Amino acid sequence: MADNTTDVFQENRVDAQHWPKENQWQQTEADRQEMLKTCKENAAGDPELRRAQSPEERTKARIGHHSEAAAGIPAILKTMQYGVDEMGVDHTVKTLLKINQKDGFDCQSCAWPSPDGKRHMAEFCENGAKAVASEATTRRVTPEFFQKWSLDQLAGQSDHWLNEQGRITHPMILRAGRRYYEPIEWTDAFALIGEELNRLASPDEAAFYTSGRTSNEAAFLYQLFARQFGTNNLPDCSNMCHESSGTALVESIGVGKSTVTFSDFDKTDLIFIIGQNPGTNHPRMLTTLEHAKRNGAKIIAINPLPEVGLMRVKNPNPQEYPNPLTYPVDLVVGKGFKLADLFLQVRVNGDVAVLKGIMKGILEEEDRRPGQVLAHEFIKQYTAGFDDFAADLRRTNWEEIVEQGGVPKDRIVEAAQMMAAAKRMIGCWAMGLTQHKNGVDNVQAAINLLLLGGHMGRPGAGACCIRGHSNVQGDRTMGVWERMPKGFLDVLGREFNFTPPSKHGCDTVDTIKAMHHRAVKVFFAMGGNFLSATPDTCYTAEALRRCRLTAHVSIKLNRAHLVTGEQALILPCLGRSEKDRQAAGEQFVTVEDALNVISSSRGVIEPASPHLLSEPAIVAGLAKATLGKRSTVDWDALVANYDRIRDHISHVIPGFENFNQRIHADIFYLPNAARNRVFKTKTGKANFVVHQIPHHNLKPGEFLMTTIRSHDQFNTTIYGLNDRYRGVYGGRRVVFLNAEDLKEAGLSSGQLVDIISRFNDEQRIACHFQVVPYEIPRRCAATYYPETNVLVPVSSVADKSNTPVYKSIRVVLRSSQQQSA
Ligand SMILES: Nc1nc2c(c(=O)[nH]1)N[C@H]1C(S)=C(S)[C@@H](COP(=O)(O)OP(=O)(O)OC[C@H]3O[C@@H](n4cnc5c(=O)[nH]c(N)nc54)[C@H](O)[C@@H]3O)O[C@H]1N2
Ligand SMILES: Nc1nc2c(c(=O)[nH]1)N[C@H]1C(S)=C(S)[C@@H](COP(=O)(O)OP(=O)(O)OC[C@H]3O[C@@H](n4cnc5c(=O)[nH]c(N)nc54)[C@H](O)[C@@H]3O)O[C@H]1N2
Ligand SMILES: [Mo]
Repeated sequence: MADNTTDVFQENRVDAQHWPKENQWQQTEADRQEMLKTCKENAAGDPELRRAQSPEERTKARIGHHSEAAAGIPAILKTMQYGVDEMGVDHTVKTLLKINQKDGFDCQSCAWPSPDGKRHMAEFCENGAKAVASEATTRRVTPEFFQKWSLDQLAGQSDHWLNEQGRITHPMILRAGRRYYEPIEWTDAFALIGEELNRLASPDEAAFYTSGRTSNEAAFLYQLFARQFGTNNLPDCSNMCHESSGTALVESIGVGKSTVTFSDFDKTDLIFIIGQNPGTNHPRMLTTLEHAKRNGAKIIAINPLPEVGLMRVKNPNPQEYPNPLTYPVDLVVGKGFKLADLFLQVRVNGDVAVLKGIMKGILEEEDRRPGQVLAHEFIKQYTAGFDDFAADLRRTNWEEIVEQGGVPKDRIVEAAQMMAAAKRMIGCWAMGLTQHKNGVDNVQAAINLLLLGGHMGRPGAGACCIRGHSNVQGDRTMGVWERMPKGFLDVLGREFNFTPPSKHGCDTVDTIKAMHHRAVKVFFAMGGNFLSATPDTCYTAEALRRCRLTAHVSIKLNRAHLVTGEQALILPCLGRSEKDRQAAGEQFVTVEDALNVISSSRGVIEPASPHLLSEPAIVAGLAKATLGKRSTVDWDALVANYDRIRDHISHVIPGFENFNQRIHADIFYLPNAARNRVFKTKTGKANFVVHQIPHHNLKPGEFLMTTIRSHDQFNTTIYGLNDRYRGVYGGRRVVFLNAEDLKEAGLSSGQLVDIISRFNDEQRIACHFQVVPYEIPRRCAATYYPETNVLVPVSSVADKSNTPVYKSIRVVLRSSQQQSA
């Protein structure tokens, strides 16, 4: 492990953090007025804008029992059923057994790591298998399909239906004014993009989005192309995901990533899981958690919902039970293995209050047992800001903590006592913390908690930022960021003999606003579903429609292909499970998981169509057609043999020295200074940061609504309409509410309501949601993403990170019979 390598890159990131964001888009009053009009038109049901959303379900969801424990036999059955439905029996067995194997491919689903050493034969989970099956499906979307289905007909189908049609086989173009996509040759597609890009008045009139499935090799080439073209407009899904974590971590500990390794989970005494739903979104983590518990660790979960996957697991550990016939009785009929020892049911966005409460409890325990609770030595030697921080905690009163956090004092004190008893502690978090106005504060509050006990830079302890997309972290490491620091740009420029642009680019929210304002005219997406994943669906739809060209590199159909610029392209690429053959033979790519491990990924099945190109080949085609002789890069040579891309990466990005040699041998960890208690922050120490508890002051009838993933989706890809962990079957347009609130509002279970969001003087409406009484704190609500993205105002963003506030949306409900105003 090259832990003591000088980490120039991280140092630069610290500088970058203190660069003011130069380019943040200022919305003009005229644009805002237009936005208000868009919201109104949405409310009035403008058919054009309605196309931007999945049509409403025709049947009602059935509310039934939810599972008592995550995983178990139902998960195995679902895995096999979904696999066989999509891929057939042969394919299912062959493909699944290559997931996360050292000679196979990295699972497309989440960024949870695989064990460092020996791996199980079946190193995948139910939802990983769904992701693989969804990619390896035998269904096809061909030119004939597009001949049959017009844009409007496609728009009338649900997101679930769109995904079910299968893999896209040919590059397709939607010509100006037409309603049907037509096939196009790759060379013509590249020439068209090149022409449109070269017509722009400035390179900053183009934006290049990345979704986090893109490999390191493709991401490196992609950012190189964008910068050779002349722009830092590289928005990515991370802007909507863990941007708050990166910002918070760099300010607090000088490294924007997790500080734990996989084996730390075996050595820890206590694990906090805050705002994360591992049972659904990172199911392989359940095995890690179960092992940790068997080794004596305790778990504290902080979440507004009692997620099944936080409470109990029935994990058929494949290592212990390779043969299903030998499953223990407990797995089949028992209640499963208990996970959370303490569940703190926080109010939506009540985390700073609860975390401050736990830390206040720790201070009070220290007062009772002076010198025995806090990590005095660590605090003195390695941290800054403790005195101010402690003074603020002492000033904060318990009434405010309990009122805003929604958790009773005795539960908070119990958590503090568990923490005081733990020698080694890991803090894990995900979207429940990052997607709030104070998302950066939320994450820093969790880091403060770790610092109090000195849980940083020693075995069994540290910060664990649970990433989403399987290579979202790697894409950032490769330079996909609109604000890469000067140090990186200089080295990149030297390596390829050009001058990269230095002006900051647009992030995701800024890109939407810039397109709406016609300041960005060409939008190119490397994966993802920009229309549905982003906030303010109608506004974003209008923004995309104002572009001259929108182009998506995709494997499956999605709604972003249906609401387009004047012209649109669908560029179908190889999936990760597929063999990637280039001039020098079969290639592999690499990815970085949430714990900073680099591993290789090699496709094992035949491509879905002979017309697919790999992502690196698409970037090369794009670069050659756009830059021609202007480029200093031999794009063909790089694509012929990805080792050559990796050689450049090893020169440009710290931590990747001898990249090829190392990755051909095994996986490796990237350096991480904080793990060695080297904190490359402004103060040179780990910083305690003081935060205010947010007050929402909800008016009568108002709720604070969060948006979540069901067990049957991967982001905007809808695998099915069931969420068996929450007891919802056959529908997604539901709103979870506390039973007492239902009663108070005169609503009944199953009743249809419209949800209206309130932000400044703006109002947005999403119609026809079925009310579901649920164990959720009073005055809180939860709905599935992306159905309610239409309610998230584009200007409602987190301080400092500019992440959309997807998880605290102020809403009111009205009975659906009333028609829109
Ligand atoms: N199968 C599957 N796997 C996935 C994904 C997927 O869609 N499907 N998506 C991938 C991606 S990109 C990501 S980023 C991750 C997302 O993984 P998660 O972050 O686990 O996903 P979410 O469903 O958005 O919500 C997380 C949890 O936060 C809780 N929560 C909501 N609001 C609050 C709050 O105010 N405070 C607290 N403490 N908790 C809150 C919710 O109840 C939920 O349990 O998963 C990745 N893995
Ligand atoms: N309300 C609300 N909104 C959210 C969130 C939330 O919690 N609540 N979460 C946010 C988060 S955390 C994220 S990460 C974003 C996700 O935003 P995105 O990453 O943009 O969205 P996905 O739905 O993951 O993208 C799915 C599409 O990717 C394409 N695809 C799949 N595999 C590949 C591949 O290998 N290569 C290429 N080129 N394309 C591929 C497919 O065509 C598929 O339709 O959404 C954000 N939006
Ligand atoms: Mo994400």
